[in-house]
Amino acid sequence: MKSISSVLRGISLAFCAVMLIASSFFWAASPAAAETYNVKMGTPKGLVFDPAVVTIKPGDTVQWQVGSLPPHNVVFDSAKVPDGNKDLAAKLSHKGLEGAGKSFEVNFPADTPAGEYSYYCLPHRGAGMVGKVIVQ
Ligand SMILES: [Cu+2]
Repeated sequence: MKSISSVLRGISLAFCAVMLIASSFFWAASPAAAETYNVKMGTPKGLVFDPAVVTIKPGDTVQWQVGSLPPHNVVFDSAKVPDGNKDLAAKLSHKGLEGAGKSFEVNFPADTPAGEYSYYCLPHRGAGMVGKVIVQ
């Protein structure tokens, strides 16, 4: 005859097995999770994007956050995106100037072509405030 504790142990083992199977199914069913990358606009180092280069995958999002010396914006250079795609460059750009404490996010859709996307901050382009997003 089984004792209560061995029955309970059996139940908890079964429960663990079910959870393990359920969680592995969840991980197998969900595609690679999209990520968000953070870039500071203006730092104590000056008029720079930090990090100046981010490497992402299609579907990921880049969040630009105003740091020092605002205002800033992000303009993708149509001459420096894959195939000189002006429409895509315009779509990814955030031309509105943002002040202290502001941030904005730009999603790179799942069908974004791989390659290098160079951008600049319009008011500070001459000061060398440029950055790059590499889509893998
Ligand atoms: Cu700027």
